[in-house]
Amino acid sequence: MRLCREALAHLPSHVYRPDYDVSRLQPGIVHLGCGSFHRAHQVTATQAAINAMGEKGLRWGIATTAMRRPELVRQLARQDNLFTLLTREPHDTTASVIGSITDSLFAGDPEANLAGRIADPRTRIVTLTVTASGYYLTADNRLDPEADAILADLRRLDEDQPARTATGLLVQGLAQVRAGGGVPPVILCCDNVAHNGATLRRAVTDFAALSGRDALADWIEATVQFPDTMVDRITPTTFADDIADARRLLGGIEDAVPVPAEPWFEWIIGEFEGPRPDWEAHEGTQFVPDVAVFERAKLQMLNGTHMILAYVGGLAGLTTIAEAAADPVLGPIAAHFMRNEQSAGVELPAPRLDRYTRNLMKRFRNPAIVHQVERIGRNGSAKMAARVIRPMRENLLAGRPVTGAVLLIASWIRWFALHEQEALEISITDPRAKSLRLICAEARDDHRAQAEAFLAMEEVFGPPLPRYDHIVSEIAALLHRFDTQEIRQVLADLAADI
Ligand code: CS2
Repeated sequence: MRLCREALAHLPSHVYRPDYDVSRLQPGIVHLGCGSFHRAHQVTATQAAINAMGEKGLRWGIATTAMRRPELVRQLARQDNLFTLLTREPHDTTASVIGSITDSLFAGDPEANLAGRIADPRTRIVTLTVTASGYYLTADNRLDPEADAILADLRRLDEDQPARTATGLLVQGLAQVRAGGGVPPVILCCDNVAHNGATLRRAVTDFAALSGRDALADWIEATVQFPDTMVDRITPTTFADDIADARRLLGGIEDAVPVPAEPWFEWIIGEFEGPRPDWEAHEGTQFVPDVAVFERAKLQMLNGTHMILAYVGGLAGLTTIAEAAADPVLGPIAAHFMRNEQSAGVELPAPRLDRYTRNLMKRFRNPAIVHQVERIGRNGSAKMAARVIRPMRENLLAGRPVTGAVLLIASWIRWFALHEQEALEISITDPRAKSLRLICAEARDDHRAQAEAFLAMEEVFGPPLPRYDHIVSEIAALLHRFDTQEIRQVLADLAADI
């Protein structure tokens, strides 16, 4: 039997599930960017909220949207929008059936009518997980007016066609709210972007202004709430093992799209006005006046360290974050980088930073989470500024070491250089892959030219770093060593130095 509403009655008793009648749910939330993380995070917390709220919770169903690929939402629709969350502890997995989605949509279907859904008075909240690269931002966190996807969407707006980027869709939806004199929904960005709410607000108002709608831009600025959030749950891709485990745990009921995730869950949300689900019913959710410190700690210490593990791990032939974090040489380099470099500007007491570091390294080592370095390594050019360069810049200004950041950047460049020589086993996905590969093709064996050309990309690295020449030389020296020595030797030397 396939997972569907009818199957709910046949689930083994130990499986957590919706306490409510899923057929009575109404969509109160529109989501852009339906993927694994969204399902393991917001969709799961929303089910906990609806379970806790009884009858009043039924207005908080989620109309969720895939932005680029329809397969997942088509499959969810075949399963009455139900799926299984597999919570993976190192030696134990539990299954929960999640049923807080009311509609599974694809942004490429004109009948999805996303602008109309955003403007529907029932929609009180729009959430987003389109990844950092889905906002088309430059290193200073502004909308990139030259990005192809943004240019294409500006043309769509001109022609009254449905937009395809999140920013374009928000502009179209909010334009309809304004035209109808309605109350706009709260826009809740749930991506790992610095000051994600404020950044999204600026991207949306910039987009509105670029499309010639200045009055709309002013209205959005004055009336629409874009709270900042910090989101955290490590959620890898679904593999065949996950499908098999779901079948076993659901007593033979078949789910084609289960989501594996770690037990850890955090969602810190800037307080906002208006109705909302009781998300605090899910442990790990908090509403706070200011998200900044949580967000910085998470982006730099978790996401930034993920990057060093991915890029260096990939060069050392390791395939998952768990392997990289457990590696006797790379693990300590990463932990040192996290605690000593990536905590720059994170205003928390030292014992808390120590604890946070220990806990993160333990989460990274969870062997039940198969998080490929290839995936974490994706879209580095969109992640670099907020996760790595910001603390690196502060460390340089303060005269503190930046050994880890230099290693991270050199390893990232090395991915492109090896790819250019067809010597990388990992595939590279990056919005700027073409120009980055071109740099490597042009610089060939000239490591300094390579390092210089990368660092000069202000849209990735921002304005020149303090001690620019020195940093370029250090990166070039590492690139040279990568070419001439065993990576293990390079790492062992670095580990001995820190
Ligand atoms: C990762 C994140 O892909 C990445 O960039 O660092 O997806 C990370 O796993 C999550 O933010 C954890 O909350």
